[in-house]
This record gives sequence, C-alpha cells and structure tokens, in this order.
Amino acid sequence: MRFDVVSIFPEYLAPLDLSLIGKARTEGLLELAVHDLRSYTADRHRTVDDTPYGGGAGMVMKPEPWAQALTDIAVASPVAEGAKPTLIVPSPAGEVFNQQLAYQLAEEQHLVFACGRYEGIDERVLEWAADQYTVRPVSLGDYVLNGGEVAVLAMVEAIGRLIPGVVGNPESLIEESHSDGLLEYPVYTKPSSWRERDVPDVLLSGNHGKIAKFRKELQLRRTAERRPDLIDALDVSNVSKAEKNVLWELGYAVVDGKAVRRGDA
Ligand code: 6GU
Repeated sequence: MRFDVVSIFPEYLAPLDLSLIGKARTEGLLELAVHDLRSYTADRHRTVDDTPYGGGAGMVMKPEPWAQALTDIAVASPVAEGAKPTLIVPSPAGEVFNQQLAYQLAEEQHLVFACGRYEGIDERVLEWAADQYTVRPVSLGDYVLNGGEVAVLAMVEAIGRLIPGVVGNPESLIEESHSDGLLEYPVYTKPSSWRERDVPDVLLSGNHGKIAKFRKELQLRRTAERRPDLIDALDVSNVSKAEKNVLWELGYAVVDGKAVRRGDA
C-alpha cells in the first residue's frame, strides 16, 4: 500500500517516521512520501493562496499547484487497470472518519491526502480530480483544526495499523474498541490489589467463559453510558439471553434486531 501526503508544512508529518508506522515503512510493509505543495508552484513567491471570490474571512488555496501535485503523484504510482487512487481531503465538512472507513481504506492500493490550510482548497480542484481519483472529503469529528495535517496523522495511523504485519499481534485488532461496534472493556494488570482497589474477582478465576461474559457486560454498560449512539446502531439480532438482560437493565428492549430505549418502543 502506498500513501502520499501533500502539505505546505511537510515537517508537520515527521511523526510518521516514528513508532509502528515508521517501522512498517522501514520493513517495506507500506510506502509513504510527503510532498511540499510549494514545490508545485511556478511563481517567484511560491504562492499557494489567494482571497475568496464572493468575499469573506481568510484565504483560499489556489487550484493550479494542487493540479500539478495531484497529477504528478497519480502518474508516479499507477494503480491497476480500471482502478483509481483515493484522494482523501481532510475537512471538517467531510464524512466522519471511523473504524469502518479505516477498514475500507486499508483495502486500497494508493491513498493520497491533500492537506488544506486557511479556509480550504478551491472547490474546482475536487471536481477536477474526480477524473483521476475517487475523491473523499473526510472529517475527524465535529470540531475545527487549523489544517489537515493532524487529521492525516490520525488517519494514516488508524489505516496503517490495519495493514497485515504492521501490528505484531493481530488478536489485538480483533479485541479493540469499535471493532464490534462497542467500546473496549476496562483492563487491569498486577498488582491485583493496589491502593485499596481490587481487580474484579472473576478476572482472577481462570474461568474463561465467565470472563468473556463479564467483559461483554462491561462493554455494553460502558457503551450505553458514554456512547448511546453506538447502542442505537448495534445489530443485536444474535445477542445472548444474558446480554439481552443487561440491555434491559440499561433501559433497552430488543426489537427487530435493534436495541430500542424502553419507553420509545
Ligand atoms: Cl479532517 N480537518 C480540519 N481542518 N479540521 C477538522 C478535521 C479535519 N476534522 C475535524 N476537524
């Protein structure tokens, strides 16, 4: 898999040399290059922005440097016949990034990230790029960052760790938060008693059936409390009797494979 990132602050992406993603690059599990948008300008001042048509605050990124960069990058790394590379445009106005999208993007051959700054990139770039790329504006969530770079760090890490071999123990991918639509259960390590707080007994019992049941119940409780939106989205058509009881206790009834808040039903 190949990643290209275009930014006016290429140094901002330096953390991608480190840790799991850095190691995966060294080992050849993924290729990643960062490009300075200014190297695709043609004027003496290497201008990347200008004032917005129609007025308003801030500056807009000029289209031509983006066209030069995106053409160069697509030509340099051709994908299979009939396929297109994906152009991710980080933007608070995009679809929301989540684990499901991370899994989907981890299947791609070539991802290109276009980091906007200022008020964003001239909209015509996104229309024009659709000939060469599958264009996807993507947001991390409902808040505003100064530019796409921090979002790209998050997305490359979330996607990169799903590439086979990048995470040492693939079991840890299966058990983590969001992989089953629920938040992860709480974890504990030694000592079993610490500052008058004891690890739940069942975790010391060695009874793996009981432990799995206990953890699933805590996942449901935690998710209902912190992220009720995830409970609403859950497919509970194959839920066990015990889990149904937990959901009931948390205020949900199971109706047509969905957990619905009792009283709303
Ligand atoms: Cl992807 N970009 C920017 N600039 N702000 C954001 C974001 C992305 N996601 C949330 N806020």
